[in-house]
Amino acid sequence: MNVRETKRLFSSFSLYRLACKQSSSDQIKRVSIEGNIAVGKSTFARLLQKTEQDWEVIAEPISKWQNVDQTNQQSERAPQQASSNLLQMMYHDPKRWSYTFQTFSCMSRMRSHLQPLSAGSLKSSGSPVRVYERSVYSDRYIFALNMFELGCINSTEWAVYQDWHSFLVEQFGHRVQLEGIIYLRASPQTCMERLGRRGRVEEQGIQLDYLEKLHTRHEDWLIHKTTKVHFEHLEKVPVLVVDAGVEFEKDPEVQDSLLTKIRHFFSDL
Ligand code: DCM
Ligand code: MG
Repeated sequence: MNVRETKRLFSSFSLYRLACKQSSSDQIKRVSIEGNIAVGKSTFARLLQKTEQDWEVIAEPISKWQNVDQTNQQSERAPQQASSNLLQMMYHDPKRWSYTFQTFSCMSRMRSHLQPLSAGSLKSSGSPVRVYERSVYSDRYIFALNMFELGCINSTEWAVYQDWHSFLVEQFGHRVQLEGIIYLRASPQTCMERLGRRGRVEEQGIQLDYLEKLHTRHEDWLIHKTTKVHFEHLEKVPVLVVDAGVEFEKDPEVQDSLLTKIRHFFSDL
């Protein structure tokens, strides 16, 4: 075989491998779990993770927001500390830090959405489902929009945010699109009570009316569908509403019927 033939063979083999990779990533179903602060998304995500090998859960990268790495700075001025807690800074001074927080949290989430499939999901003979704890869509249509409405993100920051958000979502295409959404729904009072119980220090100043606003945003987006979204695919994404008022992890019967619902939902996507 001469050099040219070898090259041709090599390039068609690479194309074949690329096509395989592409189709395994196309086959995958991407679903996000949405819901108010402390509604129980992480607990629910852990339940899904241990239920099926085919289901791969991507947790919200909150520890990154609590520890923004400052060791990589190019400046002569040595950083005072190795990391800072941007979540804390945002709750402490929302006007100053909301835009920065929303930028960083959405960027870190995009990165986790784009992670390559795990070996387990690639091997899977069934139909792999990747489940995200929240999404780049709730970042924008729940949290960032809410901060804008509250006046903690100004209109210039909001225009900048929306510009890069739309650009990135369009650029990444199907890799950041969702096939389904699971909405964990509970009253703001229930979330407030769970928030107190879990005791995350940064969140201790959160008031009920903040959770009420976030609740209304979820309802507008996922139930009434009155939130204006900017991505065609998002308007048609099926939403499964789960009553998260009950604590499913304490009742095996509730848990079983919930998992049956989830299985049907995933297989219909
Ligand atoms: N958060 C936020 N803005 C986002 C995403 C998350 O302010 N775009 C905050 C809300 C909670 C924490 O991060 O304080 C995530 O907690 P939970 O796991 O309860 O949703
Ligand atoms: Mg959580």
